[in-house]
Amino acid sequence: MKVVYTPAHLLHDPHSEIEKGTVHSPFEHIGRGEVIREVLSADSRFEMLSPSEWGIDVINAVHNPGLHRFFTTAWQEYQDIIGPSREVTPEVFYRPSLRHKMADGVEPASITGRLGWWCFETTTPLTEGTYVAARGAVDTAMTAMQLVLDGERAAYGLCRPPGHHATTDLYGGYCFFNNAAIVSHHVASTTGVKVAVLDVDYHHGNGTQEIFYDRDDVMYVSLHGDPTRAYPYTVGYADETGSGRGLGSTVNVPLAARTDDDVYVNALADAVAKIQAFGAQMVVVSLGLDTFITDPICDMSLTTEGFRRSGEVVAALGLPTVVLQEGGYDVDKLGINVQSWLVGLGV
Ligand code: Q9C
Ligand code: ZN
Repeated sequence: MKVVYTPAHLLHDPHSEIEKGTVHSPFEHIGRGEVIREVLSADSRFEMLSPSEWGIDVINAVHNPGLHRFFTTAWQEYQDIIGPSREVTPEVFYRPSLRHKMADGVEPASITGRLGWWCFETTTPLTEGTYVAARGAVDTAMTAMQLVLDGERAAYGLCRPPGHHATTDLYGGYCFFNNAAIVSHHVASTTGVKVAVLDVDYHHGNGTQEIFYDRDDVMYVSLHGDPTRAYPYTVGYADETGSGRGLGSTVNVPLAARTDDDVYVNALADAVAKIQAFGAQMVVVSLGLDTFITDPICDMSLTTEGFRRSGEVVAALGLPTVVLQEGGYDVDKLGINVQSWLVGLGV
């Protein structure tokens, strides 16, 4: 299987994450991308490729162009105006109900205000190289997509930073640009192929869901920790099924703590049947390995073998498949878990 990787991800190198009232070392760090690269490069069934450049139009086709514009200057503006810092995290978030009964808010002029305008939480620091790394993740995803459009049965994009929490207007959840949504929109809008995003990351992909919520050309199907207990808490409930023309093309499967391989694989088979019923002609997998039994920030109980079985369930769809990296924080096992999932899909 062809694997797309770029060392540009090393430029997104946060040293902290603000969570649960403390500052600690980040769960989403450069070691994640490197361990996956090491395991796949050592396995002759995988062939490593560099991404080509896709430009910014593919990003602005999905996101508010203001989000991209913000990333091009935010880190430097903060350094110039607030003072030197290794990384930047918002402190005041814009919430529309602040202006309840008033006209809608507008993007503030100050960098402090703009950080909280474009970001929704505190665990996603901007660093000096974040923008270039996030562009690299988009290029990685688009190149994997092109390989599949050119006839590969499947390809894997080692995207870092991940993407599925980024909405039309907002970044957060370790995500800056929504790699899977950018690819899916590009395929659907330029080829007319019906796409299904299958999101198997532990966390609900609120960004991808939001981007496609009212559309019937891209389906969104997610298995994830029930948001009654799991991040992102306010999105991902089973009764969210789409709106307008998109009604019925969003499917949410919230799962219990300690969900194991057998329960998960059964739920995945049901989800895959819905993708078939939708008439999808291509699958984009948001591949998170944070459902793993020893993941440090999640609570499911999948094993390396469960990931292989998951890949097999997706392979049974018999559709061209673009697999894009999302989460997974047990770094010691992340490489072999990705490898196992991809071997299940077929290398
Ligand atoms: N204690 C992805 O997996 N912080 N993002 C959660 C849990 C944010 C996860 C804290 C989690 C974002 C791509
Ligand atoms: Zn996740």
